[in-house]
Amino acid sequence: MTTNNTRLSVAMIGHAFMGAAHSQAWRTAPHFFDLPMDVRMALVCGQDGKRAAAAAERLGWADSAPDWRIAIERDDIDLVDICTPGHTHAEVAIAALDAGKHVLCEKPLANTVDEAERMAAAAERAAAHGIRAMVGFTYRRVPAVALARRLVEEGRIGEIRHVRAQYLQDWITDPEAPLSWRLEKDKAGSGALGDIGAHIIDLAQHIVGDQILAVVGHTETFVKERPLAAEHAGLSGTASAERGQVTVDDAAVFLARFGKGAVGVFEATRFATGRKNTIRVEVSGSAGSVAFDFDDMNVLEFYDATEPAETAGFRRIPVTEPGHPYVGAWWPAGHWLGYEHGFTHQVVDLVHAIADGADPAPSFLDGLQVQRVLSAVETSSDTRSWQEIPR
Ligand code: 4PW
Repeated sequence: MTTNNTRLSVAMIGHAFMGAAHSQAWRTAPHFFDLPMDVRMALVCGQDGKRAAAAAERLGWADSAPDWRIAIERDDIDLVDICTPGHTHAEVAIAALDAGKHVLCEKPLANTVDEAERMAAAAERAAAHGIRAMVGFTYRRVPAVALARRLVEEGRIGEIRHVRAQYLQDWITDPEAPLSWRLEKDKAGSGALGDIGAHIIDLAQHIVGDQILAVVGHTETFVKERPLAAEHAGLSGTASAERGQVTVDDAAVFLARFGKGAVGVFEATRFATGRKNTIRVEVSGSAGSVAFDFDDMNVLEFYDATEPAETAGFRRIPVTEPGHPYVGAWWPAGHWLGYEHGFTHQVVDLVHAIADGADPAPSFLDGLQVQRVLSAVETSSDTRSWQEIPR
């Protein structure tokens, strides 16, 4: 229910997997959360006008257009939501911000550090005029992750020593799986590293409230050539007879040093056979540990080292109480949430930031910092050396 009539008209660019997830969020948020603005799903843009029109109908947008520039030109659009592949992010986001429109941009922020720097500069310019920019690291908004952050912030696990983070998928384990845009460097920037490694970098830094200072890593491409994709559909698609080169990594592993002295181990792969979308982050501190596993996403594991040894042990906290982050707006205790709710929470936090005149998090600067870590992992793999992350 909306308590304020300040209009926020949204245009979404792209309407595939992420577009569907974002549409669900814009549709749902006003019905479950008390939003300070009146959200309108005004326009969806896609290169193919017919498909964009069908997407508008299917996903609940009032209008459609065959070019993202129409969203920038239209005076009635207040916010541009970018759900297209990485190579388009910089151009669309900078144009939108320079035109005085708020921006929500899918992760990773960009395909290169240079693009991300230009985007962060545009966001800074726009912020001077009350225009906000957020990057879509949506897993921050899973209630169990938000609770982990809260416990760490409250000092419940003490001084952080270890971070273990994994993002595991298996959708290209088959060497004949088609060459989707996610396997093309000019569209995606990198492979597992940027697509899913970016999430665990953001999650780890967010939960511990610290930044990665240096990395040493290795990236690997196991399957170097694949059939071209005949058509795309999320993480699947059908193969054509032609073949093409895979130009990104299939997997990336790296060690990290954090600013306040913690050490981290990261693994991002699309070759973890049997693991569809497993995200695990475990943080060990001087006074306890927290552990999150997306396969059990409504639970946070918590170990409190201050409890007597006889009864201490990892506890499974079902994160479904009304007092837990975001949960009160949904169902009674014990009625679990799913993948899509993180996107709804993302939209809710962004709308509040805009209404409050506050910088949303993760900001484009946060996205730029993640981009620098991604780039440092690639350089480290190429040069077989530790790389410092520029501040
Ligand atoms: O979170 C994941 C993404 O970043 C998604 O669920 C799929 O894999 C789609 O893109 C990546």
